[in-house]
Amino acid sequence: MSAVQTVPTTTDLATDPFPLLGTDAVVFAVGNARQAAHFYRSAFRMRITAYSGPETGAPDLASYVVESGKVRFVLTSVVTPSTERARQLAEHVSVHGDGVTDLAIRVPDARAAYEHAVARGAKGIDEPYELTDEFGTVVLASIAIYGDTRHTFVDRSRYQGPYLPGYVPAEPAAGEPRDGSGDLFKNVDHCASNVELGEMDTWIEFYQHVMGFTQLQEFTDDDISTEYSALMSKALTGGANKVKLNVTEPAVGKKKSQIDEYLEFYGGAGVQHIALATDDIATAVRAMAAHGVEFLTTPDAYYDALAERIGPTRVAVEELRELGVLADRDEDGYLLQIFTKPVVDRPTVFFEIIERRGSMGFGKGNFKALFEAIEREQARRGNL
Ligand code: TYF
Ligand code: FE
Repeated sequence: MSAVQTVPTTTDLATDPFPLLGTDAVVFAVGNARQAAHFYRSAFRMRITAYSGPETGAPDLASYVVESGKVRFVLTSVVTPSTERARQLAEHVSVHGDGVTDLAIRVPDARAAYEHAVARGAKGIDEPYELTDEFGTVVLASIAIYGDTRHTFVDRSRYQGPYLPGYVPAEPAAGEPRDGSGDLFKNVDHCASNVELGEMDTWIEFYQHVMGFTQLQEFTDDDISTEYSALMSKALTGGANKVKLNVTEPAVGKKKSQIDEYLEFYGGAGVQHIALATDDIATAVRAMAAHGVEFLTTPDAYYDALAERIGPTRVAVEELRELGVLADRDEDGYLLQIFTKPVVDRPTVFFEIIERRGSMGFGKGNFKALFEAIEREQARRGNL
């Protein structure tokens, strides 16, 4: 592992050349947004908060917004491929299956963010534009990143509505608290992407040079190789730690790595997993499992050695064992984490649930156990 660099912990909007306020939304292009929204509500216990579609004056797309804490997903599907964007999203679903089309980032000034990024070499997709309705105005602009993925910069400082102009608020489901008091998640902790062999450093440099990110840690083959799972991964932080992105590429190994499997089935580079932060991983995992979410499993031997490796944690080792939650400790504290199996038809997109107690890492001490679990699934699918 390379040296860990210190990163600023406060956002100084006056001096930070690329101020970011956090992840605004993870936007998924899916085959059926209504059913995807139902999945995130029933299985992830998220709240459907807004809708846009034919009934609200958007004949081409149906979009549902689901939220948990500050986590916001937008699930979009094509109703009628009558616009350029609808045709692109139809193509996105056709090529990639259900997947992330946009990691939208909230910024104080979307025009400045776009101009700064494009001046430094980013490929612009949508020049800054405004959307207005009775709730106010939002400024948006988009740049291209890996594969068919984009970042949209969103300035919503002059907007009070449920998501974006054109969306209408959704009524809470029966018995669902409107204020989010039952939410399982706090915020998006990080988003991890897979890129083609040899492309990782290009994207690490892109985020550093174009968007002012800082590299956090570097994992090499020695940290993370199992018998098959050769990969290289680097972590970036931007906006004074408000946005964390990991980029992984396959490394040459004995057999097809999990990253190769993703790239083959996704049809190229894209978002692999979204890590959702929680203050209570045991409650989150129990609720999700009770509603049909499948998690990767961990062999018992992992837990036999855990107490010695980790020391005391908020959740007892026996409970971690029962739930299959992994734990790791570093100089700053510990973290608890667990990974779902892919949540789409292809072996591509999955989720991580993470409870941080001081540690700012990504669970390096768990990589072997984690990658072996991923490979068991890969083998079960016949892709190893
Ligand atoms: O985000 C991370 O770095 C961890 C571990 O293909 C990880 O969640 C890294 C690569 C990968 C799956 C998980
Ligand atoms: Fe992760």
